[in-house]
Amino acid sequence: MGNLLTDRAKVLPLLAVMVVIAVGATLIILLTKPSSDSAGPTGGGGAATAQPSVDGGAGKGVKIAIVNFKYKPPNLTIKQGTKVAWTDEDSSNHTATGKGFDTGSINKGQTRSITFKKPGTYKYLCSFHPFMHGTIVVR
Ligand SMILES: [Cu+2]
Repeated sequence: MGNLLTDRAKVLPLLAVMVVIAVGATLIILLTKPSSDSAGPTGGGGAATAQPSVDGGAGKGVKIAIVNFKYKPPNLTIKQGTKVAWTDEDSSNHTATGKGFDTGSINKGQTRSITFKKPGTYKYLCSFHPFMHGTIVVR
């Protein structure tokens, strides 16, 4: 007698827990299915843009210093995909501005980078001091 009662007392809560788990699992499956359908492959990475892109960070690539109103070195040949970083080590603000790219104002002590993705000859100047010239050849 006593055993039967205690067995029921043990089994019923267990059954209840199992039902809750089963219902919960079903709900989770139903709820997550639509989102897993929509999460298809999306190409990934994306094609490289043709235009050079500006970014402010320093990274892998080559460096050009701006000293005494001159780009050092003024002429540079790089492989396509190389990041060129201009660092203003001068007393004045400068830019490196060419066809299809522009670092914007580089203040004293700052570095601005352009990644050159397309081969070509990129002549540039400083938009504040147009007598400052440089050339990047991208191969
Ligand atoms: Cu300048």
